[in-house]
Amino acid sequence: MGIQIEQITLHQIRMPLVHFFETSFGRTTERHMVLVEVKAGGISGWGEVTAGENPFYNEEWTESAWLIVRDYAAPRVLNYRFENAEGVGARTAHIRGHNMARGGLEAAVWDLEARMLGLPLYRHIGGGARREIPCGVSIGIQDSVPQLLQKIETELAAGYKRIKMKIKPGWDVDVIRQVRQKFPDILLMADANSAYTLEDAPRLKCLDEFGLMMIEQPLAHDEIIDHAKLQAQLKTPICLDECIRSAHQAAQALEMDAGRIVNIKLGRVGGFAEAKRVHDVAQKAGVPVWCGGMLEAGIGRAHNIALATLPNFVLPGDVSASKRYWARDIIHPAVETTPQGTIAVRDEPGFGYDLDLDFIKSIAVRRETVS
Ligand code: OSB
Ligand code: MG
Repeated sequence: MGIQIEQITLHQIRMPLVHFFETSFGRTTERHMVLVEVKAGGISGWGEVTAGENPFYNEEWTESAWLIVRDYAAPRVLNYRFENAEGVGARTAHIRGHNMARGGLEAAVWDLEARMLGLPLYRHIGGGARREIPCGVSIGIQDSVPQLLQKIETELAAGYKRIKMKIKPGWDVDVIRQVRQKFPDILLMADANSAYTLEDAPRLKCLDEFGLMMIEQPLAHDEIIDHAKLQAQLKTPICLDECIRSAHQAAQALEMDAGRIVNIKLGRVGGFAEAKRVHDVAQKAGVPVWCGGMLEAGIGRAHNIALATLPNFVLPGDVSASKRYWARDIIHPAVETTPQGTIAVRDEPGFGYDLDLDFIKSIAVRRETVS
C-alpha cells in the first residue's frame, strides 16, 4: 500500500490528575502531554508522547518532546514514502535518545495505517492473543500508610488483579510489611524507579520475605550490570523498566540475568516496532512481559491496550481505567474495566475509541502544524 504523511500537527494539552501520583523521583499533580496527529489521504492517525513534565523518569519532558518531534522527527517523516509504519522508527533512529518523542510520532503512523486498512490497531501490530487485558494498578507513594492501605483496598474491590506500590528509601521494608500484614495473599510488587544502588543490596534482600511478584527497576536508570549483580543475591525476580530502551538492551540484560521480567513501555523503546522486538526477545528467552504505563491520556492508554494483546504479555500490567486518572478523558468511551479487573479489547479501526476533539481543543495550550 505504502504510506506518505502529508501533515503533522502537534497538540499540547493540560490535564489535572484526580489524585497526585508520587514516585521516588517526585510528585505529579497535572499532566502536560504532546499529542501527535499525522494525516494522509484525509485520514488522521494519533499518537501520544509519554514523556513526563520533568526529565526525571528519563531525559525527556514535555518541552523537549515538542521540540524533538517538531524540529527533528517530523521533518524526517513528512512526505517520505514509507512501505509501511514498520519503517518509521528507523527514519528517526539517528536522533540520540528521545525515544518517547520518536515513539509518539511512530505510534501515530501505525494508528493511521490501521485506519487506512480498516483494521483495529491491535490486529495491525500482530496482536490479538487475548480479548481482555488483565489489569493491575500502580499506586504511588502516599502521605501515610493508612492512606496506602485504603487505596489498595479500593483497587482490590474494583477487581484489579495485581497491586504495584512505589517504594523509595524510607518508604520500603516497613511499609511493605504493613501491606503484607493486611493483605497476605494478593499479587503484590514494588517499583523503586531507580532509587537504590548496589550498596543497598542488604536492604533490598529484606524484601525477599514478602513474596513479591517482582521488584521493578531498583537500580540506576541506565544500569544493567549492577542489576545482574543484585539479581544474583535476590530471590525476588527483578523487573526491568527504565534501563530497557531497545531490543538489543533487552537481549543483553536477559543474557546477563539482570532481570527475569520486563516492563514494556511503548514510548520508552521508541514505538510499536521496537516494542514488538523487545517482546520477541523476551519471549525467546522465556521471560514474561507486561505493559507499563506513564499516566497516559486516552490515546496512549488505547495504544497500550493494543500492545498488551501480543502473546507474551502474560502478566497484569499498569494499564487501568481512565477514571483513576481523569475526571474526563480525551477519548470516548473512557477506558473501563470489567468487574474481573480486565479491559475488553475493542474492534473499531485504529486504536478503537473515538477522540473527543472538542475537549482536546478546550484543554490545548498550544498547537502547531508541520507541513
Ligand atoms: O515506573 O512505571 C513507572 C508513572 C510515571 C512514571 C513511571 C512509572 C509510572 C507508573 C504509573 O508506575 C503507571 C500508570 O498508572 O500509568
Ligand atoms: Mg516503573
